[in-house]
Amino acid sequence: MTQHRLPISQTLKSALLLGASLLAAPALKAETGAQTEAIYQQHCASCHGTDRLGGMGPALLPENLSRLRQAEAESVIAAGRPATQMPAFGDTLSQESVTALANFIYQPPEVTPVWGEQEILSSHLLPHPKGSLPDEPVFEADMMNLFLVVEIGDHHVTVLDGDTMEPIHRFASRYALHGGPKYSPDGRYVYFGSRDGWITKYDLYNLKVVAEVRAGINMRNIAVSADGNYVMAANYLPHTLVLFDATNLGLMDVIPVENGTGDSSRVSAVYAAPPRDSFIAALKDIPEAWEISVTDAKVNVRRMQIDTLLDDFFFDPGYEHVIGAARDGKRGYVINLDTGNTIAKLPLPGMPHLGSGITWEYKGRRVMATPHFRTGAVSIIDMDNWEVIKTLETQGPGFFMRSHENSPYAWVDVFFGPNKDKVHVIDKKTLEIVKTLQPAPGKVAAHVEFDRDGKKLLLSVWDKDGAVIVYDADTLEEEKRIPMNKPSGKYNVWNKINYEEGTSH
Ligand code: DHE
Repeated sequence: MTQHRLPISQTLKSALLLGASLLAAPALKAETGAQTEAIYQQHCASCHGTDRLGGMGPALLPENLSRLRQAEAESVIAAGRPATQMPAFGDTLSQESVTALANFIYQPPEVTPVWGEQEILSSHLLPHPKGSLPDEPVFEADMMNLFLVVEIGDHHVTVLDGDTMEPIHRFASRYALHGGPKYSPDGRYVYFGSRDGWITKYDLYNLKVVAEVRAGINMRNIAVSADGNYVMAANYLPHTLVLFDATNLGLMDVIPVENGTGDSSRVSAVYAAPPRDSFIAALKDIPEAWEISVTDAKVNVRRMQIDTLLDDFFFDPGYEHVIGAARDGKRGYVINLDTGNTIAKLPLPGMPHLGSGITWEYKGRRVMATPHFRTGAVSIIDMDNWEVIKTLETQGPGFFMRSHENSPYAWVDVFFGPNKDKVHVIDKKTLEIVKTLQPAPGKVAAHVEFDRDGKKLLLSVWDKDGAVIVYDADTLEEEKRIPMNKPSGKYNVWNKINYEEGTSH
């Protein structure tokens, strides 16, 4: 891109000149790449960065935009985004310029963007270093029964009291949080990861952001070590895992993700494995899983070879085995984490969403259950012999499953297809669907999280004009609706820090 070759001031000057001439005479002919880039520099760069890596607004690179259709991007450029700082350019730019801009941001830059040690260090923000804030909560509530609700509609997070089910506080998050926020072992701090690579450490006692850092350009998720000392980030762009000191999010190490022959890989996700005192990473482009441990601030990577690419991981409660979904979408691979050997291959057609799997006791044995992205089914697997003991038919492919040790029921949504507004309730003793709810006809109902005792639960109505619904977990009766802006995941402090069997970790 031009700005890599010219000093910024010169680029901006030519951008302004070109942009001005284009505005004076709205383009009727196809614009050249240079003209479009000039428009970008004039109108977009101040928020999205001269290099499209993001700033106050999100990064505008193909990887970061993969979840937005180009036609939608065009309408955002023309009409703006309500309740954000994104203005409408429909009156300023011709339709041709809007289309050209949308094309431009979906093209990879000429020079691959770099996000290494220097960039990470310069992004570090530390508004409240450890020790600078009081060690007592500034509000009264059972701190172990708080919920965080991520509202992706307008990029906010709500802190909810799990006893009264009343919101306590709402704050703006980074753009597009994804994956579960991760708590420190004592539940005081929570770490959020955004798709644009930002990690935010938030103090729940003081309701303040205490530290932030940008780990990558396009990040998948973060994990916090069992002892709470480290945060690890998994990136698609660049191909790195990045280790931070959890105290102030100080950079410790950037780990390039490569095999022995120099091929690099995106990282699908990284997970903490508490009993092993390690992290496990799933790789997108290399048929390996990595176990990463940290000793005396030094990183050690153990590479496990697998005979296929695996996408999505579920761990047994003792973290002795990991189950990964094969890329062909038909099988689950069970890998013994001590030997690195694949010990079973399960028939799981229709791409299981193992990351949202849960476990419970069934007839004296431990079973796990997972929904599928492509078929209307929940697979229930005996974890002693790794056999699928039941394939439960649902009204469409699902995304998330949830339960709680104290609840007789497991909940699964029907996220995709005409029944996306329905949620099934499964009896954990009979493995049958006993109730199907449709709380807001026409609107996706998805993602459940229980309170710490398993007595109540929250379900999202996944809509800009949405809500979090409180249910009694035993009677399955609705108790109240709390209006929210496209609430996605909810995360209960107690369930997360205690690795409750019915929730994600
Ligand atoms: Fe997620 C968790 C991957 C699309 C909402 N998602 C995760 C995790 C992974 C993952 C690996 C576990 C990380 C963690 O919690 O630390 N998600 C993927 C994908 O590969 C996929 C299918 C495509 C993509 O573009 O990334 C995908 N995810 C989505 C969505 O479209 C969702 C519904 C909306 C959104 O926010 O993007 C979505 N993903 C979530 C949520 C969690 C999550 C709410 C946390 C679940 C939990 O309860 O812990």
